[in-house]
Amino acid sequence: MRIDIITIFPGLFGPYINESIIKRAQQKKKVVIKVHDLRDFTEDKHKKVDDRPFGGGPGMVMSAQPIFDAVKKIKGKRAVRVIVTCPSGNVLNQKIAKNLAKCKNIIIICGHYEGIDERVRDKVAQEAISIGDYVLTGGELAALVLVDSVTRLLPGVLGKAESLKDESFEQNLLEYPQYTRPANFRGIKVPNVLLSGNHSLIEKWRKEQAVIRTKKYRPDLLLKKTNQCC
Ligand code: 6GU
Repeated sequence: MRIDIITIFPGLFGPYINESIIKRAQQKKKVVIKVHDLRDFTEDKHKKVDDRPFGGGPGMVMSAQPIFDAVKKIKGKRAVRVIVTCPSGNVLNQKIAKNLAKCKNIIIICGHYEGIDERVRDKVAQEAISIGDYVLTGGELAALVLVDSVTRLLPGVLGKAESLKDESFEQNLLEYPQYTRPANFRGIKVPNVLLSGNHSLIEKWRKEQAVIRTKKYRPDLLLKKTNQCC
C-alpha cells in the first residue's frame, strides 16, 4: 500500500511513523508513506495556502488551488482513494480501517483552520474522516491515527505475537482482560482459571469476560451487534 499525506506541518509525521510497528512495516515494504508539504504546491508568491471565508466569519479557510494541484500531481495516473480529515467527516472505526486496508493507494489531506474549501470535498476527495467528536487543532493527528489503524491491518505487518484475532472491536466486542506474572501481585490475584492449564475453560472464560466488559464499558457495541444479526 502507498499512503501520501498532504499537510502544512510535514515535520509532525516522522517522529511517529519512523518508530515501532509502522517503521518496521515501511522497512518490510508493506507500506510506503510519503509526506508532502502543501506549501510546495501553492501558486501564491507568499506561499499562502488559506484565505478569508466568503460570507464573513472568523478564521481562515484552506484554499482549493494548492490542494487540487497537489492531489493531481501526487496521484498521476494511479487509482487513489482521496480522504480529507475533518471533524465533520465519518467517525473512524475498525470497519472503516479494514475497508481502507484493502486499497492500494490512499491520499490523506490534513484539514486546518476553519475548514477546507468545500470544493475539495466535493470534487477531489471521496470521503471525509473524523477520529471522534471533539475538535483538534488540525487534521495531522487524525491522519496519523488513520495511517496507524490501517497499516497494522496490512498482511504481514503484525507478527504472530501481535495477532489481530481476539483484539477489541472484533465482533463488536472489547478484548478479554489480560494478566501477566506474578500470579499474586501484592495480594492482588490473577483469576484462578488462567492458572488452571485448561484451555477450553480458559477460552470459555475469556468469551464471557469479553461480553461482561463490553456490557459494562461499551454497551453501544452490543446494540450494534444485535442490529447486524437482524
Ligand atoms: Cl479529522 N480534524 C480536526 N481538526 N479535529 C478532529 C478531527 C479531525 N477528528 C476529530 N476531531
